[in-house]
Amino acid sequence: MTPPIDHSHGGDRIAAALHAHGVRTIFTLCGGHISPILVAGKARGLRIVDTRDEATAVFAADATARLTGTPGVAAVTAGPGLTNTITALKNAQLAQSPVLLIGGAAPTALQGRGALQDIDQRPLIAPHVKLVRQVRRVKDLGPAVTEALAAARAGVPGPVFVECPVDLLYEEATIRQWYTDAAGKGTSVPDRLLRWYLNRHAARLFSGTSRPFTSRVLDVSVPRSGEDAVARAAEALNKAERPLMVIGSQALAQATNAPRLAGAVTRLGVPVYLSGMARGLLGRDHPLQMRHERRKALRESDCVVLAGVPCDFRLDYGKHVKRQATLIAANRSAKDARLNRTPTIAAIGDASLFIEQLSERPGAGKPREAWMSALRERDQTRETEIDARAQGPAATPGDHVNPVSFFRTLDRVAGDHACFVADGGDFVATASYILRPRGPLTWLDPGVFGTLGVGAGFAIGAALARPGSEVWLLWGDGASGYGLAEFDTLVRHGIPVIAVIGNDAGWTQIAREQVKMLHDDVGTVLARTAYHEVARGFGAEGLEVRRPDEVEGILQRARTLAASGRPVLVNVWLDRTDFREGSISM
Ligand SMILES: Cc1ncc(C[n+]2csc(CCOP(=O)(O)OP(=O)(O)O)c2C)c(N)n1
Ligand SMILES: [Mg+2]
Repeated sequence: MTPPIDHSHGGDRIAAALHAHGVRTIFTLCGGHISPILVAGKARGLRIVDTRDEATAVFAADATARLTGTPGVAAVTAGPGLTNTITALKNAQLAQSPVLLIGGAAPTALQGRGALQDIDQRPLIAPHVKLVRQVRRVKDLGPAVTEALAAARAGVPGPVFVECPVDLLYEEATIRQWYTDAAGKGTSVPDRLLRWYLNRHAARLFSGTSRPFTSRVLDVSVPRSGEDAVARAAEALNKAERPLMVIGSQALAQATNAPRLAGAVTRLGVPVYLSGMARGLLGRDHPLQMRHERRKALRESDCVVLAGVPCDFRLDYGKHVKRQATLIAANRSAKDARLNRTPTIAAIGDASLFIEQLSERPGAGKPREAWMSALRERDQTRETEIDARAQGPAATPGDHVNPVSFFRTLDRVAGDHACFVADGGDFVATASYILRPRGPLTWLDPGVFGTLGVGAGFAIGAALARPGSEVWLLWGDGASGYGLAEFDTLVRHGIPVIAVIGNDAGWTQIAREQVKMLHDDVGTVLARTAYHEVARGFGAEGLEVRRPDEVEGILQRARTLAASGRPVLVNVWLDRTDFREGSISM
């Protein structure tokens, strides 16, 4: 059921602007306020992915943006549709992800008069986005989308919001008729005044729409740090004996630049830790990449480059880097570059361009054998310790699955085109320690907001952004509760995600410390729920693993099923382990 393109209404102006920007998917949950956007989007060949929660739609848009570099788009209805997105929007803001949220709104003439789902939306959304555009005339719809998409990508990327009242979205004759009917046929002076007012209002809404909307794409330049900062950083790196680089999510803001960034890191020859969206940048095994004992390495380094990484709690507010070390911070945000610690050299601009520039300077690639081999040796020692954990007896022996050995197996079994999505507590923290992402942008986690519940939306977004890849959704049993109903979306849209639930019957990351410190597990206990049966109820494949010897076979079966186009949920009964002992979530 695809109606022809109807150029006459505002919904199509939005669809046209999106299409011109390379947007190919709108994530949504329907509502009367936004129907014309969805219908027009479909008519223009955009894929409309309808989810079961508006938060999922925004999480999916966020994942699309992160993996493609093109803003992800979600359209939600007025009022509760919009308020449901706030956590996901905040998550995108803190992850600096360019998401366009299009929100419906009550008709312009009825706002503030008790219309259905009419609330003052702007103050709710404004703190979480870079730009709010409240559109009041049809002719402004396309330009508002254009402007918002540019703002989302510019400087420090982030979410933006365009509010579209419903009377701007339908064709003019329908709306004029609607206003005529609303005005009634009364002959009293107030009745006639109301008619005059609404007539004038409608004329204003549609003024300037006789010319068709032609969409254009605004140029957004990538911010480049000054030559001086590059020169000073290159000189400091050349002098350093124990240089170290940490590359974080923001360095992948230009997703399509990832291969060039990987090449530049290799040319630079500086040992590197990858965090957030940068994980996987250098593939599974790269001689420069270190995985373990980052804190020790940072303490020992005499020159640290933080590329797209602020000194927040993850670097102990900057205390991980020695005071005497030269600290080079490359960041699109001047505030993030100086957060908690004034760097010796602040390179304000895109971190990936900065690394490329550094790698082209004379002296790049200087060998530092002793430093490299010390780091490598430590990395290897830790890997050996983890292997011992995977085989017990360090893990509490039990009948079920040891998470460490589970992820060792998954790392072996997952294909070369695997993409991992992490949503949960201890289960996914263990995963991040052990799994080796296969390539650039094959690891997705919520980011600094630490939001549980991103998983289903991220997995949907990832699967659509990367057709043909094998998307593994790594889900804590607690976290899975936010998104299980999206198995319905996966089935209806034929999106073959493999969700693996680490079923430890609890919110373990919280329980661990709560019990130790407060001697009570209240609020942290779940059941060994049959999540795989829930997935079957939605029409997906559900598999269960209770014993260690079943893991490999079932994971292989899950891959085969997903390869045939079926979404799969694997419910894995975990044993308790002390692997995450001592890590606190505050
Ligand atoms: C939206 C949200 N609510 C609550 C938390 C606090 N929190 C952090 S980890 C965690 C436990 C996660 O449990 P589960 O997903 O089962 O993973 P596990 O630690 O058991 O492996 C909770 C509740 C959070 N980060 N986000
Ligand atoms: Mg759990």
